Amino acid sequence: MSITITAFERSPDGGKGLARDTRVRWALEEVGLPYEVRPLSFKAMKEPAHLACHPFGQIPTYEEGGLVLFESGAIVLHIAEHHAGLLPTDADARARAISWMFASLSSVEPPILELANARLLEGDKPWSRERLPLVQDRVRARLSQLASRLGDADWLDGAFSAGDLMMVSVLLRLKPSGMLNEYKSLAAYVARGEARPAYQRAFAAQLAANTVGLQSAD
Ligand code: GTB
Repeated sequence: MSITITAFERSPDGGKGLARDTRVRWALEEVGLPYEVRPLSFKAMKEPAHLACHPFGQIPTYEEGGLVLFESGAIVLHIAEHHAGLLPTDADARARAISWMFASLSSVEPPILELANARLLEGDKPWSRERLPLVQDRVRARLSQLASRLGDADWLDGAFSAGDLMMVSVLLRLKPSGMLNEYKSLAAYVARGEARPAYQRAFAAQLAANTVGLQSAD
């Protein structure tokens, strides 16, 4: 059954891989599944055809036969549950890997998104200078806890899993802030994720989609 995902027609990050279709592409590449991409403009995302697939009018979505999914975490979990390579076969280890997927989305991503919003959307507000350090400290608190748990291991719980795929994807969003570099072990963890051939292919595919038709200025 062929798979189609949706992505930004032009990502606001210009192809840095920060939009959430990248984690879905990465999961598909890890398990070796081919996929098509339906690029969407911001306008098309809010039209009835897409709202029927995604109640909030966002990307990514995932279509496979009659199945339509939204939410990047649910999509990656679906891929991981149906194809070998992203979840351990041992039931307890599998449950722990899924815990890390949830942890990435519920415990680590929220303060990181708050920081991104504080920097990008609220930087011009009169209270921004006072608030930013508070938001940064919330991110640091989570990063220190995560770094403590990771220790000097390569991955969060044994072999690379969908838990690592999601956690690395979430941490990548911190790159523009430079904050990841305060935690050398986490920066190395993210670099290990980025070095995986499947990530490289996913990144290249989203970059190509975001640069098609663009001409160099020089
Ligand atoms: N919880 C959902 C999920 O995990 O799938 C969140 C989906 C979501 O936020 N989608 C965003 C979207 O469709 C794109 S990824 N936004 C359009 C809209 O809401 O109208 C978020 C994102 C956007 C841009 C950057 N960037 O430019 O760096 C990074 C991440």
